[in-house]
Amino acid sequence: MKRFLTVTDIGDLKKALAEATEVKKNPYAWDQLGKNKTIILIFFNSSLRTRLSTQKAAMNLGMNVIVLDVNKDGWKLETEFGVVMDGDKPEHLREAVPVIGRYCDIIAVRSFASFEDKKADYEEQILNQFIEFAGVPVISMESATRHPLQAFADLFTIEEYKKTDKPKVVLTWAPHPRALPQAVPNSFVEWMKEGDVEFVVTHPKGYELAPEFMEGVSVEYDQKKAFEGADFIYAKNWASFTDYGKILSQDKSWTVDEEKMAVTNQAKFMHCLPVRRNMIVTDGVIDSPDSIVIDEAANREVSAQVVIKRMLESLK
Ligand code: AN0
Ligand code: CP
Repeated sequence: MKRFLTVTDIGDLKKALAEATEVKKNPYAWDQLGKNKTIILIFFNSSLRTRLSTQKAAMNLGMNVIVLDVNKDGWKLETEFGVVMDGDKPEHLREAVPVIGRYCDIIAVRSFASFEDKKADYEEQILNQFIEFAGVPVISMESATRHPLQAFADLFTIEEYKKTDKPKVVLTWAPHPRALPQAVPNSFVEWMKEGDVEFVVTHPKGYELAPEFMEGVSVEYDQKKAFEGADFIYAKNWASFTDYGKILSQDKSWTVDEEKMAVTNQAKFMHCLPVRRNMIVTDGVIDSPDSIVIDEAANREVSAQVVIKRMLESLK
């Protein structure tokens, strides 16, 4: 495996989920695979789960791990092509990425959508420079348009908790005070489409996700109707795609609460975290026994380990 960005990069999903089960059961079974191999985790944005779970996964495989916070360490990096570099960024990705590739066997990178340039974001201008110039395999730890390690962990969590062969999974938009990327919902949609689930997305008008993700996916604008009979409620805020990066609503009637959960099939509550309590979800719901957000976060170590393991196997 040379890159991990989309659901197609993982190949056969059933095989990947079976491998996740194996890795979860016996995380140290491959602790020699990464001996004398180095992974670098590069962050342009903050993280708790991704940083810790990816480092832990790499350590389970016996790897050396370097973490680089671009905003604190190293030089500020220019990402645009053809610019006169007379500003505050002394180094271009075009040199930095291949240099890093000489020191490391795998590069993992987190670089969120800028919300300044829709085209550049959706063309994955930054992640693609890593893929093109690294010379080693590249893992997305959330890029402008996708968060595949999250979606893989989410699908695996649903597999673990489902009580029927084809559970009903609902992705619901929920209010938030800041403009958040579409990466998490985009990837969730992408992976749910390939999973064995009945899938519905609900959001206020104006929050339609990019058509390239939503083709063939059902949208129900009435949130309560969407929740009826659901087995999993996956909440997430995102900023508008059409009115790119804008907050169109902070309507608290979209907050996931006990009353809405009552019309579900005693659904499990999921969120990728970090979550704003009593904006996205009420305390009552996230603190209830049906909330599986902590197990979901724990599975980030599993999804990262499957991906890194496959990359190490392809290095050999
Ligand atoms: C980020 C987002 O919504 O994409 C990361 C989530 C994993 N969330 C925030 O910035 C709060
Ligand atoms: N869910 C997730 O990716 O969390 P972090 O932003 O803390 O890494």
